[in-house]
Amino acid sequence: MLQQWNETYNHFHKVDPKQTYYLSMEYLQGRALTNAIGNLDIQHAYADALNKLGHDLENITEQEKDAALGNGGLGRLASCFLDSMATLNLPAWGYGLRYRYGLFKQKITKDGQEETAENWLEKFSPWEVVRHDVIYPVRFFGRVEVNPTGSRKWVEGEVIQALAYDVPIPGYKTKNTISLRLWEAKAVAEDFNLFEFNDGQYESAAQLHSKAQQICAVLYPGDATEEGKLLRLKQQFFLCSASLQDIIFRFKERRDGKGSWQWSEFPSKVAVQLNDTHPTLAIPELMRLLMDDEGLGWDEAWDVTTRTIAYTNHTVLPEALEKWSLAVMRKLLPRHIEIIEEIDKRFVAMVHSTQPDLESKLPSLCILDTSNPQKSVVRMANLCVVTAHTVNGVAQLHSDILKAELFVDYVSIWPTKFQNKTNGITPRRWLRYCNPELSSIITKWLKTDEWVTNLDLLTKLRQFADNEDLQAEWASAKMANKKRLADYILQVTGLSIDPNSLFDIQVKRIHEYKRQLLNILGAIYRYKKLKEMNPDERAKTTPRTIMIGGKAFATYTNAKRIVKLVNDVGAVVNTDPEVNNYLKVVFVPNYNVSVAEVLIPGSELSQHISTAGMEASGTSNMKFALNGCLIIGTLDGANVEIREEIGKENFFLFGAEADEVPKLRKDRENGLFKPDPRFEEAKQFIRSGAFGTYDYNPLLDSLEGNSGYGRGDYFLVGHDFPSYMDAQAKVDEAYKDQKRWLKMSILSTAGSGKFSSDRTIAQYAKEIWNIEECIVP
Ligand code: HBZ
Repeated sequence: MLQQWNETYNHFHKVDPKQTYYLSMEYLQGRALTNAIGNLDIQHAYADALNKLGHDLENITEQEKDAALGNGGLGRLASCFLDSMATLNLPAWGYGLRYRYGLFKQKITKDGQEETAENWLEKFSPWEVVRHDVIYPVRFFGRVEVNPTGSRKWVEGEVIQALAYDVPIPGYKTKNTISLRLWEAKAVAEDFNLFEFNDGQYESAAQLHSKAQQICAVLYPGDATEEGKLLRLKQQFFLCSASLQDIIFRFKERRDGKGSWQWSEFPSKVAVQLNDTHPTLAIPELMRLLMDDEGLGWDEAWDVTTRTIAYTNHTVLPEALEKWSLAVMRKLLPRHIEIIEEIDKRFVAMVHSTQPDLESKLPSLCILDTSNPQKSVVRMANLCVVTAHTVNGVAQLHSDILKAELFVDYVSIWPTKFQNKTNGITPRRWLRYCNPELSSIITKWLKTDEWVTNLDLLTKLRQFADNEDLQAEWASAKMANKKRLADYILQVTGLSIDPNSLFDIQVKRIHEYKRQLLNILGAIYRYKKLKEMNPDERAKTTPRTIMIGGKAFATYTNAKRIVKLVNDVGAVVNTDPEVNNYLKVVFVPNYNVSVAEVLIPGSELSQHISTAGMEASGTSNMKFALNGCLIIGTLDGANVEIREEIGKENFFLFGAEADEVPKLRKDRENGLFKPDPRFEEAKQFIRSGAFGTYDYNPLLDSLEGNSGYGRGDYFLVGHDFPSYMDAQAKVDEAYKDQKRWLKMSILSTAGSGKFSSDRTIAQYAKEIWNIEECIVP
């Protein structure tokens, strides 16, 4: 792999194609071994070699710790994208940060979730190469010096070094192996004050060293405190500055010896994609480097910057749109604030002169929000939209909402700037490697394994959806995966679950808009009804194992209460001898990429039940469908497109639609909501103390009222509850007819071809980046 990696680097250097740089604060890589030997197509040789050394591949695989340098969907998307870029032989690299501690490890105690540090570098990572020759200075604080010529320079402050660690990303059955370059922060040796140290002032002597260490210490430090916010901003700038210096260095290096060149050629050699607003500082940093270091004028630098940068939006939730305090930014990045102010000034002037009808909208369109002078902020999404040549959402519905709501007024200024790029997942990790049983069956029936790189071929399974032989093989693969999952659950929770029950899974970050609360309220209602039945009635129900997993942000109180509730419900239900043959409720601890690789192949029903309009896309929905798991879900994010592709008769739909949500919230405020008695019964059961003494009132109150203590059920759990329960009843009925269920399962896989990240990345390459493949011979 190392040899192919070098060859790829040299080949790109020689051909000098236009190259994409994906800037992301997060990568959720998971384990690398299975993927690496699979993509190199040496699984068998590798396993044999290990056997000769007295080792077993499966056991070795399990020793690797997940690289969890991300929180959830956004980080995992970045990792799927790298796999597809390599596989499609595209000239592309990822840039990120090498966090010492990635996402925390989740432990479940009697109090609910507890976070502990996960030391993924404890032993060392064999998948990185430190590049002592690749190092750039990154400045913080300081001041702007104005030269007699009028040119400006950022000076003084503190300078920290960015040191590169390269991670190889092998493409599937191709030599092409691209790089994920992760930056680590370091102080240089000269900054260590030996005099102070010898004088006994140990801490002050090592001050810059300790400041450097803080930058890459942890993923997304809590931003509840001012210190935490400043550190997050430092991380973002550190990524942007180091990456852009490196990109410019490579651009110049590849120009060397090729005669004269011009900066205006930069956008024909470089595309920069911003993964959400987290790397927005790449915009003023590129402007600064071009103007202050390379001597370009404003217009020339602006032209280069706008033709280089593109931005992907991943959320419409107002609280998730980044806003940075102007005062904090001015201290940390004084030159960048000058540049941002100038961009804003020119944008406002442009609107005045060319779009007078939009003047009234300027307060929300401009970049700086100075409406509260004490608390002026920089709106990062606005900076991205004003600068980027292309802005995209991550599923069709989400992109439509961006154009109709969040960015509606920008659309009238730049009607062609906005695009959709529906997310995708890599079929290598998420089918070929995590589900070898199903993969073999697919390859056998399609008489080719080409589907691994051409996922649309899965549609050819449709003709066999009723075939009894395929159905039998399909069922036995699912059963094998369910048994493997049951073994895993036993191992991590001590709980034994029945592989003949319906395996119903919801795994994702815990968030109120994702509505794990709706799921558990449904489970509670099911439990209560089972209790009320006589044994004969119970025996006629469809036995279920409900599994819920996911991490709650450490300071998100209601999310943590939901984790606790799921665990408390499980403790009661699973030990109730009257019902526990018909229902189990399991909280799967420490959900991560490797756990997903066990859960998804063993799933039969998965829940993607966000309030419509709030989940930008979702990507686990694609993974489940690809593995033949049926979906119960709302018309939200990529669910809409999945349902279109697999057929609406194979999707358990419920709930309000996105365009109804505002009116439903208003009705609620006006006291026009009439709760379903089943919903009231489920809540009352919790309040009665059926699941212990923990105070669930604050959580339940969020579903009540229209103002004051209750929050008027902003996420519409109450409104959607009855249609959710009706859809669940249809699930139970469908599962009783295994032939029908298997057909639906086969059609789910058959309809999932669109959701390959190869398709997504091919569209980015053609429609945003304008890059072409560059195959290593
Ligand atoms: O990005 C997710 C969306 O919620 C999901 O719908 C979508 O499928 C996915 C990929 O496009 N967003 C995130 O995962 N966001 C974060 O993890 C996040 C991290 C740091 C932040 C804000 C959001 O400061």
